[in-house]
Amino acid sequence: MSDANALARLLRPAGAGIHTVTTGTEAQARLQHAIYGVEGADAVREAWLAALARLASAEVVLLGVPSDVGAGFARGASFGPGRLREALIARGAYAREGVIDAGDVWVVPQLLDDAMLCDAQLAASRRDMYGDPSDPRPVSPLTLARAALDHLRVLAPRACPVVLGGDHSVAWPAVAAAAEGRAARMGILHFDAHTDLLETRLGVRYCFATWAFHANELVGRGQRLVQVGVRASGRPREHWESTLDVRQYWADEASAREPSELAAEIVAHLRARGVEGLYVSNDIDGTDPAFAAATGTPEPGGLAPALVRTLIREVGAAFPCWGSDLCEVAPTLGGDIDGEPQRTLSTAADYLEDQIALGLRS
Ligand SMILES: [Mn+2]
Repeated sequence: MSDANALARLLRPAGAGIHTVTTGTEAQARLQHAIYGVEGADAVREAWLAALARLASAEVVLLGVPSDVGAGFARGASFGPGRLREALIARGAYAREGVIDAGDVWVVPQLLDDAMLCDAQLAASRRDMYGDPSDPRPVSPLTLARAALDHLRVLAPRACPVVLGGDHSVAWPAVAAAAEGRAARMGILHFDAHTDLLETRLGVRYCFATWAFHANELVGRGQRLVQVGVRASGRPREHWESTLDVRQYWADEASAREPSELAAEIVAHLRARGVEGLYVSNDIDGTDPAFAAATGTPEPGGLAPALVRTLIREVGAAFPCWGSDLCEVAPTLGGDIDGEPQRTLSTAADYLEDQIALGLRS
């Protein structure tokens, strides 16, 4: 049974996904005032629940997952959702009809996936997070996100979820929820400097470096996963394409193409493979650091934002959007570079406006 109360039990108001006691409380209150227009935890909670009660009419649902434990190197993506929301509010995206912010997944920063926890830790986390060691709710961000997104499929059946990361591990629950019941008909457009195609990394099954492997298995391979912007990989394109049956456009190849012509090629490619709906996963490090350096693993030689935006819009226009994410914006990084992290946030907000527009159209 799916209702807004069950969803509310899995989430927190926007901005509250990071647990604060003293440090950070003021910034959190400022963000929540900007989103909900009220002050104080009770009033914020009431405004958030009122938003959840309107989900049936949603066309786009935002979900924050302020996690960075799934990341590979430099941290800071946990601050992505908050800063991205500030940027979206400044652009009026929250005032748009059909856009609802469902709030945050509660991220305990030492946890990632419930499958990694022993029973004793699960009970201890449930005791302290929910007041009852036998509470059935998940405790880790990826598991909570999946449960919340499954509820959203029922509560907001017309809506396209847009997940605000967080490190790229958050793409796994998002893509898995979007694929439920229709995996073989789903295509994935994935912007990234990296392939994220490891089956496991250091023994971890679901993290920033593995989610695309599992997503590709989920959709049944068949080149339904199209990766654009790859340039930092231990193996060449031919290796990934021949062993995992993905389609890749490395950054130099993609950047040499006329954007709309490349978009049309990707649309035809996905259509020929039976794709009826699209998931867009947008790692900000697919973009060149000249436009987005505030991220954990920046790599030179990346995509121009104009190319990324053309592909989001024009590939996105050809299919219903079943979900998308924007990951790896780490506003605490890149501050030694003139204009950062504001430039990264501006680039990311441009992308989010395009990703939101995909949902509003479909
Ligand atoms: Mn990446």
